[in-house]
Amino acid sequence: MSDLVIHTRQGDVGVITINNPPVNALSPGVPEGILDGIEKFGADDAVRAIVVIGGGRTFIAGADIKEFGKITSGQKRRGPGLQQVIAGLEASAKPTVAAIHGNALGGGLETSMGCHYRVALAAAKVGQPEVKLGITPGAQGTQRLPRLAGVAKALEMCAIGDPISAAEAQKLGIIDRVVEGAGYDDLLAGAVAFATDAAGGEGPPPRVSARNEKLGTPEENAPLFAAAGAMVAKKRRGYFAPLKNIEAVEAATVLPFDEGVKKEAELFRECLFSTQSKALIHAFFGERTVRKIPDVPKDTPTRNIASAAVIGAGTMGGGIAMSYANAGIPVVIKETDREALDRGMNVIRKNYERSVRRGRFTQEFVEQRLALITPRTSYDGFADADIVIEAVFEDMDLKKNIFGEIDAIAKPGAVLASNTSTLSIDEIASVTSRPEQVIGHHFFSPANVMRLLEIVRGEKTDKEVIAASMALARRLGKIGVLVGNCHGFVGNRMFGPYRREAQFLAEEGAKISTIDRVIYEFGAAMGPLAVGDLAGLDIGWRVRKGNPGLFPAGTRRPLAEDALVAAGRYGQKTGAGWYRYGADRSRSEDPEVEALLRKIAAEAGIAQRAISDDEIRDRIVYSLINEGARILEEGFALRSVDIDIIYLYGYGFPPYRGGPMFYADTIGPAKVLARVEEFHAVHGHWWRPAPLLKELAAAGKTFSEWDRARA
Ligand code: ZOZ
Ligand code: NAD
Repeated sequence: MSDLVIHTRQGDVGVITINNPPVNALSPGVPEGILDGIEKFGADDAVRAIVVIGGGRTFIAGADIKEFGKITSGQKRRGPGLQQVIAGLEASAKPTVAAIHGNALGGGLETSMGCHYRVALAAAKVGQPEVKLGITPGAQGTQRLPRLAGVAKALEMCAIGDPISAAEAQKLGIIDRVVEGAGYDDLLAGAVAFATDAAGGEGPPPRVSARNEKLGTPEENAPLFAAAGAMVAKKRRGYFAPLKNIEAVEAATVLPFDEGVKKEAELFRECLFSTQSKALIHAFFGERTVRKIPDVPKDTPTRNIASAAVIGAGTMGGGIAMSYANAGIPVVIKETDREALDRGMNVIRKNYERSVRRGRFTQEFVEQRLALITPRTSYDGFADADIVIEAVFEDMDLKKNIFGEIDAIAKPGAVLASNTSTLSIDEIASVTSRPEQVIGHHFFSPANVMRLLEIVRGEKTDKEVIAASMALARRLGKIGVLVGNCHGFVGNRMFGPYRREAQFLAEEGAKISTIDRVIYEFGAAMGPLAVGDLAGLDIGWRVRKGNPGLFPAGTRRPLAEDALVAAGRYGQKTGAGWYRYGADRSRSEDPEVEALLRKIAAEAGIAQRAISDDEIRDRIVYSLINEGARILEEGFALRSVDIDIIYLYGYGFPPYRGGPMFYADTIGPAKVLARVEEFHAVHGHWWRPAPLLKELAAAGKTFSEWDRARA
């Protein structure tokens, strides 16, 4: 018997325990172990029922996602699959009961639906999250879930993929009983008692596959499928798998069970071999890979952060304070005067009120969070804080002053963080007596919502401070990505070329709305010019003004935004930028801007021409890739996947494309290079190919392979 699955007895109930930490994924050996258990207990006359339970902290979190790559690369899988396990559980003459704690996800929920009954702890969650990996459930989930939960809920769970609570699952009929207690022993005892009762029942145990009463009629289901299609079009624009999940659930309603299973298998394979699925799986593992920092091992000692202090209650400071409060960490927030402080606190309150209206938080939760935020116009309370985060204007002299003040007040060992989006952490740290405690915590706007936290390592930053920052990111519900200290760090450094190319294209005659449409169709929520209007064109203008070195003499610099700012067109906040905005923020193209662009082009000798959608897409997206490659070879990002995660979680890069570097892999670095060289021949300086891109193209390697070679 393998150690992955253990068979024991509790009186006359056989217990099959999956023991594959950390999440009991269905790795090779697990299906075999479960099948052995079914066979063994089936043949044992002293056993009257069977319980399947997960050892450790969870039931089964699904198929082993690492195995999918083996299927798509044509490697043969050995041994029985999950389908056989599920068939075995359902065919058992003795009642089978799944005992669920932690998560029953994907293949885990499917395994449980092969059982005759399911019991769970109140804190457990169940779901079919496969769609988030770009696939459909592959072990009958789309056929069994509608039979238990009804078509509408099955559609939502399969096409969107969010898990639901045990209480909701019980209401829907997925779970038969929520057992008393909160621990593993309570669950096992509850499941054994349930199984004992079930063994005393009349007749053969009930099979999910034979239940058709919740499948509805074509007339009843038609509006449900239409609604699901509309929901997916709105919430998952551009994604392939949600549509396939709807198709699979639809099959459950029109085909006999076995035929539906076959249809699901076809759709599963179609999805699994898609580029979208590879991209989403890359993102899943990437989100976890970024936690791994080669020279800061997992066991690096860290200080617990139990209290925080924020300087500046503007756009970012307010959102940062909310992030801390939401994680239950008390936070002091300081402004220059009472008026600015009141303004900042009002914004925080309004944001919370909106969350209550939208049902995201309860009133009680919000009141508890607000009680954790202490407004101040002095440094009172800062001496006790385990971390101080500075979020004042983007001005080096101001930040240096502030860090001098913090240095005098903060307790020894406190983390001193700056939310600067471009400035040198080393220069900021240089004014303190403890540069090893100084680090960048680059939140993204709105800071209480956006998941990304770029953690900027200075030359002298202590490893303990990095470890504390990474752990803190998780507590705040963020994805922390460690980056090096260069202008704009990783995200904004790449965003520069991205926005530059969008401007150049406009100056060369591409229509503004066409540029934005092409990037929207690529999968971004908004095009680059509309984003500029939203953020404020004055921000980029100020950065260019403050950093003349960004555009060395003799290089082409973007002229359009400077001209727009000079005309008072700062974007949405002034009612006009690249577009003109109505009172309701609706945007329309403005002939004045087109005239301005024609004038700029004429004066600068730029020939305006018709530009294809392909050129627009490649110039904007490949500028990210080329800069990303430079960042990698200069060592400011640890791996290409770190860049991808930054773009997916901080910049709205379409997840189903896996991030800019993974997108380059799917096109092929050699093809990307050829295009970059083409642009270089025409546009010069800004398109000099990054040496790493050339190296990969010459070697026929991808960025992912480069990551692996260095792991
Ligand atoms: O890990 C969280 C999670 O959400 N996991 C993924 C759940 C999921 O998507 N399940 C569906 C899988 S696909 C599927 O099941 C297809 C299907 O229908 C069957 C198809 C049959 C066809 C057969 C062909 C072979 C979870 C919520 C569970 C736990 O979160 P935590 O924050 O506590 O822990 P993490 O996320 O840090 O994870 C700890 C370590 O475990 C690794 N891992 C998690 N789920 C995995 C997995 N590895 C392989 N497969 C999984 N399903 C995770 O990468 C992490 O590893 P380290 O090395 O970074 O520590
Ligand atoms: P903001 O203008 O909205 O807020 C800055 C606040 O700092 C103001 O309310 C100001 O009164 C306050 N302040 C100035 N000096 C102070 C002092 N001595 N003590 C206390 N408060 C003081 O600016 P913001 O958008 O919140 O940006 C803050 C920082 O975050 C900047 O470094 C910026 O680059 C960075 N950042 C901004 C964004 C964004 O999208 N806005 C995103 C990431 C990072």
